[in-house]
Amino acid sequence: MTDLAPIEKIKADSRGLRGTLARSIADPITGGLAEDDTQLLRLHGSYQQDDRDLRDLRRAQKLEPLWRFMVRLRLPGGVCTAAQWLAIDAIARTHANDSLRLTTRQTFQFHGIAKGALKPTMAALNAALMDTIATCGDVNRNVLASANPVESPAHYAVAECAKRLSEHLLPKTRAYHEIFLDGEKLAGTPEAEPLYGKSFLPRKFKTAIAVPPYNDVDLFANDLGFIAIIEDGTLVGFNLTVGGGLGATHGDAATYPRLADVAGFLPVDGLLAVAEAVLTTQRDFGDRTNRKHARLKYTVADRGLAWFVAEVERRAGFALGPARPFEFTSNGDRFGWLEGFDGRWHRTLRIPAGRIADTYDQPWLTGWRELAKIHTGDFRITANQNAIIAGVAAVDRPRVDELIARFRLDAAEHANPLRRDALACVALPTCPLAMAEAERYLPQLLGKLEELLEHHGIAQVPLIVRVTGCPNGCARPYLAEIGLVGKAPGRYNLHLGGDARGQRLAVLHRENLDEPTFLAELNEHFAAFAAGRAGAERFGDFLWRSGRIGNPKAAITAD
Ligand code: SRM
Ligand code: SF4
Repeated sequence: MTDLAPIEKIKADSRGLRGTLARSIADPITGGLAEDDTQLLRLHGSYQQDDRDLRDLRRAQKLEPLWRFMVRLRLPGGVCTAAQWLAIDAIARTHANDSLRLTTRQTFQFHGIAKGALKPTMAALNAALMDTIATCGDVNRNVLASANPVESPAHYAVAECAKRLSEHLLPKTRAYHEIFLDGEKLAGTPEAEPLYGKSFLPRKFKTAIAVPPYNDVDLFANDLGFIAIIEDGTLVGFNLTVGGGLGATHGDAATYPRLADVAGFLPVDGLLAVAEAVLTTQRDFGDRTNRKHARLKYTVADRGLAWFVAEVERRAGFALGPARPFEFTSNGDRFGWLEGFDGRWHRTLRIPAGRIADTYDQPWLTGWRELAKIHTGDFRITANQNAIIAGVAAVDRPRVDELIARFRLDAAEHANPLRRDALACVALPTCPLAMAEAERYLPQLLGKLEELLEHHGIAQVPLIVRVTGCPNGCARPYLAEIGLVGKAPGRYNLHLGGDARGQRLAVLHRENLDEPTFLAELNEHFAAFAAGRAGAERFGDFLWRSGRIGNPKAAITAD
């Protein structure tokens, strides 16, 4: 029998994720944690990192790396109140690096937190009724839901489902409260984990709910997904999707991005039972020997969808119905003011790469803080790294507009579709896995692409560009029309041909290109597109139709 992956023993022996974390955090000798505790910390929502810009300098000075912690919040459906925003903002300025990072999974990350500030950070979050439980590690992560839950009563019902799913799939261990919040210490055996068992899941597990026609959560990239089926304005149930995931390793064909399969229909009251059945099937059948083969997508691909569905039905205690028809039209956000079913208004603002910080001409951290001080509704983070000022009474709109204008919070919105829809992962300097720049490179990259698009007269044509610093796919580049995936400093793989609905994978077109080479390559495709575009055709669709990226029948889609 093949050996279990080393982390399996760490989880199993951890006494409900306690390990020696409390001691590691209290240890004044080092700014880091004991090795095994760095693994356990993830399941509590934090990663140990170091500033990679300073690595060589620290090494030369014979100092340990400058250990700092990334902390990720649990925010089902991306919803937080104005008071919570103020608490988050205060943590960013007191304990983190004076910035907030909105993620591609509808939540906030802090970067640059010193070990000694971990507990105060968690305490401040707890005081504002927030936590970071299960936002990282081998558990169900932050649950995504379409970002505009008050568009109709059915949208509201979906947002409630996301919260219920998130709560239902949480681990039961009180370790978080003991370690970070000085809760009462466990004396005997750890709490039972009926869903997870003592080894939790073989790998991370991601869940999303989408409300057609908007696939703004990129549902097909998730292990577990639910497509809301709304009939006559009422949420009647969901189409279940299973087995999506994007992570891959360069040069290892056994790893690949995969779109989720649509598995069947379930009524609303079957939601928790089916989610539990999918999660426990993966718990019991996922590969615990090889982490590169441990996601649910490989369990489904290896054993087949029919086997997987039969196992889920057996565990859930009922059969799924045939999937109901659905149609997605876009996976982007909708900007500007939108009215909700309750007469309140919602304003989505563009935040490039999700980074909110004060700069000389864009004091965004301050601006959002000032907004939170006057706002009586809540905020919604989108899975496209943007934020919504939600639930604004019509009479309050002018005050909100005045603050938006004063702090230039809409500065990124007046640009073209390229700048409006692009995504970049964090990458350097904090991500230990980054092989190339992403977030910091995005402005320069977009400037150069813009020049090419303007040259061909297509700068106002929608185009989805996503860039990541490595093949893990955190900004979902394999679903973009143009995906750049970091291979080495300054070098990227070029993926082409995703669609605008998150339902077709881009293909690897050329590998290991420097900037002049991929820009020259794209320039040719843009020229052909400008000359041969049919009507309102999208760039990704054109590439397939015109045969520039192979046979359209070979496209991997989730229709
Ligand atoms: Fe991710 C690991 C950042 C969304 C696939 N991801 C990481 C780590 C924690 C690096 C690490 O393991 O040490 C990155 C921390 C960087 C930093 O300094 O903050 C990181 N991932 C992010 C975020 C912040 C990207 C962003 O710019 O917004 C996103 C946080 C989401 C959240 O709030 O939970 C983020 N990551 C994603 C997504 C997109 C999604 O879920 O829709 C994916 C692709 C979908 C998927 O999971 O398949 C993704 N991240 C990965 C993987 C590859 C997983 C795999 O199956 O191979 C890793 C590496 C790993 O797990 O081994 C990873
Ligand atoms: Fe880091 Fe790679 Fe994810 Fe980017 S895609 S944040 S470089 S793990």
